[in-house]
Amino acid sequence: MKQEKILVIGASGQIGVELTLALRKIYGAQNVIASDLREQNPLLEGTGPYVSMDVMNKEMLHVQVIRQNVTQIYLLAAILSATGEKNPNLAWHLNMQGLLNVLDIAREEKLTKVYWPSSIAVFGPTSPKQNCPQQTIIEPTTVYGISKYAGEFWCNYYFHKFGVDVRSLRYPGLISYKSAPGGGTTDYAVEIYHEALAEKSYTSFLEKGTYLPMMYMPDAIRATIELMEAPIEKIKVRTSYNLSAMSFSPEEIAASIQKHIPEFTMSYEPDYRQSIADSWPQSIDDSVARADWGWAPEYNLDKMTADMLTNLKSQG
Ligand code: NAD
Ligand code: AKB
Repeated sequence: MKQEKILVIGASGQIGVELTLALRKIYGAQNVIASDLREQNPLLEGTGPYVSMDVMNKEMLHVQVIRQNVTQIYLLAAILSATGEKNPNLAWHLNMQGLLNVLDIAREEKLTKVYWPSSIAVFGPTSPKQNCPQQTIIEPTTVYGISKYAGEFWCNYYFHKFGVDVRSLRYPGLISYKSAPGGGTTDYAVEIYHEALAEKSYTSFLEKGTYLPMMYMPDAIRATIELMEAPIEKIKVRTSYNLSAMSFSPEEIAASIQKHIPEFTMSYEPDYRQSIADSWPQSIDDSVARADWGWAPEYNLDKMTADMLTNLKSQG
């Protein structure tokens, strides 16, 4: 079997750091090249090769793919929902052109696989709020959501038209303690743990009662790797799979934290991100992912809270 050589684009970000480290464990440090526009995340230093790269520079990306004998790309570079609403042109440009650059190169160089994440942000106010199904009305109202939905159909197109084995998950909001989140609407659910330990209080930018689909990072990394390692015949959705673990509101995550830090208090000052959150489903039906390639989450809210607090405390 041919040795896989993986390029992770956007490796310094919230998912990139943990995914790169997980892939290095499986494929060997030298076979997973981290790359990003910004400097290498300190957590990746000394763990394997790193190249500084802009995914928008197609020529440079192509040269790297050939020079490094890359066989797979994980494309994580993107502008997320909240930052996207502040700079719609940049979000559209990066989220679309970055993906098209990767898909074109994957086609030309006959890469074995490509991974590109979508998001629950594809869904809009007209999608079902509860247990939002794989196939339903999809009318996103954020630039980020529009770019993800268009991206899903580019992936589908490159698979059916050119045979590019590109796979995708619609991640919910991801919660992690290693690398900071990068401008999303669900970021409050990461900030809250840091503030709970440092300040014993947190002001939420989402209102009470705002339920959103969420997932702990170890589940997201495992889902990604399980999807990518699944036999090709099991991957029946070529746009992007719904993926789910838990749903909670700001007051529920606060209550979960209070089980460990009873003096923790919460206040609410909703901002522009509230309308983004209100446009998304509150929970997701991921039964197609479960049936096709055996997805099952491990973490619920309380199990995640215990793990987050333990790890953040030990980081000091
Ligand atoms: P992030 O913002 O933390 O990381 C993105 C990384 O891409 C950053 O390190 C950034 O420097 C890099 N980048 C930006 N522009 C670049 C360019 N032109 N060339 C190369 N690198 C560039 O984002 P993340 O949370 O790790 O998200 C990764 C992917 O997962 C994105 O596609 C995002 O839409 C998707 N996703 C994330 C979440 C979540 O909750 N984190 C949820 C759903 C989907
Ligand atoms: C965001 O809030 O933009 C991301 C996402 C759900 O895609 N976390």
